[in-house]
Amino acid sequence: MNTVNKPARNTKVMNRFDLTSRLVGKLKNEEAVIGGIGNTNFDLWAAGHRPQNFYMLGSMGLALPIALGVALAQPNRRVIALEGDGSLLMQLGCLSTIASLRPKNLTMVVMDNGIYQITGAQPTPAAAVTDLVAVAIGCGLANSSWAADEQDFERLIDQSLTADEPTLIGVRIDDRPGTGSTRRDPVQIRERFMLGLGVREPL
Ligand SMILES: Cc1ncc(C[n+]2csc(CCOP(=O)(O)OP(=O)(O)O)c2C)c(N)n1
Repeated sequence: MNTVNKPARNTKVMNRFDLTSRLVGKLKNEEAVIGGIGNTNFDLWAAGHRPQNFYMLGSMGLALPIALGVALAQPNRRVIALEGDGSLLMQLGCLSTIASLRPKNLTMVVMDNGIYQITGAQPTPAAAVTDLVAVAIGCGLANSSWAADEQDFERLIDQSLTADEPTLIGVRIDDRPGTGSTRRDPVQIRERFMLGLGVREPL
């Protein structure tokens, strides 16, 4: 008998690159976008590099904490974090921190394929037992929901860009690998991002 309870998610399985492209297509106000390790930042790069994009290398679970810092430092800028389910699971405590600090300019997108894809597609707990949107709500992020399909995703993104509380959007995605590949140069990534946010003078 299968005793594993599937989280209740009446959602379409979508594609990370397609959703990231839809998101990037909506950005008109120099919004900051923080891509998590691996596929999320590969697809962010491929969807269209912008000076306000930051690409996390090497460490899982830092897209939301970095985005939180940017959102607090620049409250007039909208900030979007893109993170995989496996990475978020490694850093769940950040959800409570974000709920406590409540930056209204922060949107979080959880790309849930139920696997640690880039290291060989091992299943994550989000595949079978853990509902990350329910976890976020439990942490105090009331404005959290699964996107039912691409149109619903776009609607939730639009709402988040004028919301007065942090927004978390869960999306179920397929197992297609990331589309592009970011150059592994952390110093260049940091400097480019700081220039893009207007906090560094050009050399
Ligand atoms: C602390 C730590 N453990 C393991 C790894 C190896 N690792 C890099 S990416 C990754 C999987 C990321 O999974 P997820 O965030 O779900 O993204 P996906 O690959 O599915 O797009 C793992 C296990 C790491 N970088 N850091």
